[in-house]
Amino acid sequence: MNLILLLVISLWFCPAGMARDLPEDTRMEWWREARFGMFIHWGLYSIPAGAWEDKTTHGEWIRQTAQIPIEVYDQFIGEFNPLKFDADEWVRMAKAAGMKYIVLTSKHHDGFCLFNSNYTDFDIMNTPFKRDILKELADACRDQGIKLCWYHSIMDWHHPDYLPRRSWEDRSADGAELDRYITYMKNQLKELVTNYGDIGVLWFDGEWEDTWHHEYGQDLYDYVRSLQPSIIINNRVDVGRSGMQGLTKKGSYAGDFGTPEQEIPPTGIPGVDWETCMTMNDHWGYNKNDNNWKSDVDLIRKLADIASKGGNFLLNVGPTAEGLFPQPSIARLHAIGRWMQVNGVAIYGTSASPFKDLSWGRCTQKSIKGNTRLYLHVFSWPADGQLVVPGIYNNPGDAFLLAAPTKKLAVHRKEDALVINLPETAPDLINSVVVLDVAGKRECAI
Ligand code: FHN
Repeated sequence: MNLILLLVISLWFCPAGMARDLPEDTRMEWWREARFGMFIHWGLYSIPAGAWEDKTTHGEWIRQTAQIPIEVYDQFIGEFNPLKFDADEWVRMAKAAGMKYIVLTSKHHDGFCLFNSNYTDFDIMNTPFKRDILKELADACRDQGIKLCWYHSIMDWHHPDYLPRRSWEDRSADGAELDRYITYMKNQLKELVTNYGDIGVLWFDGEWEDTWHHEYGQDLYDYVRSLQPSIIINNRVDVGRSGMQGLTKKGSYAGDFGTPEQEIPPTGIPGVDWETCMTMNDHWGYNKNDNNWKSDVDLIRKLADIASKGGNFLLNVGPTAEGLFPQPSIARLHAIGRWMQVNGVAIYGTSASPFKDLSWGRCTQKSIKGNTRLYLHVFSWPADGQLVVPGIYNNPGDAFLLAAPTKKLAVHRKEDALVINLPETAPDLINSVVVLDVAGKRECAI
């Protein structure tokens, strides 16, 4: 079968979905370009650091998982004094790792506010620290050009009007009115979205309890957008998220992107914006005993895998009660940053792979002046030096390693594949990126 016919067949029968066939919503443009951000879970729970009585496996849920009565938990407010907190250093480490945005917990489920709020005393200004963490982070992000984003929990185990109560706690719900809590939450969201400059993303969470429903979610989405029309809001503002798989169910639910958690979708989802959030060990909040850290190799390859499916990667750090990133987190951020320094262009602003799967690694792509630049992420370096790119009918242009861009690589066609001659050794044992330019568009997706 000749090449032209093959080309017609391939383009006609390509699987659904095309690179960049997302709605042309300029609001999402910076987010799709960014691809990689830092999640930060920090609050009073960093003080016990996962340990309570005879257990050491708690995290940011410690008030719930250790069933700590509110009057006992609230005592942590008198201890929170992170004197080693340095917002400039946090932002510098995120930026050096190649991250383009930071999502910080303004308030997690325990109800404690890391910011100066006029609507509660359960906030940072009533700790010995007495400094507005969010203000200092906002200033550092603005100074260093990193997008500032807030996580905010709908579920609130502290506010007297939030319902339901925890099943184990002896705390009357008499007189509690959820609508009054929602007014409180909206007042705080107005503080979060108007007191700290432009906010990139409002990352809602804790939407799963049966007191929260679609009308509340849609109203909250509309309210936050009315405060800052350009803001992006995740799908956990409403009740459309399908569990930890995180994407939005069919139907009209509010939210601009899906939120898979601790997992990566098996394939890209053409036309859908999504972001996988993930811990570096097994806890979001700092746990001093959790040494189950993901390797540099694993994290760097996960970043490529996620980008190859058209998603964003939100990688978490859980700072200590002193305000420091754990050393193992810092080491991983350094390793990712070293890789991103050479290969970041193969992640930022890329679209999902046009190939179903590749035995040696992953692929991301960019459309450049009507042609296509393929970024071939090679995890397994071919022993024979021949990198086979299957099922591609476009004519090849230049090919080169991102680590050695001036040294062109020979490319030849072998039936329906293009074959690139590689040097004997891989420039990066974790993920070496080979650029392959091809004529025209690659309309196939994964
Ligand atoms: O319950 C939270 C959890 O503490 C953490 O914040 C994660 C991060 O996405 N979200 C919820 C669990 O799905």
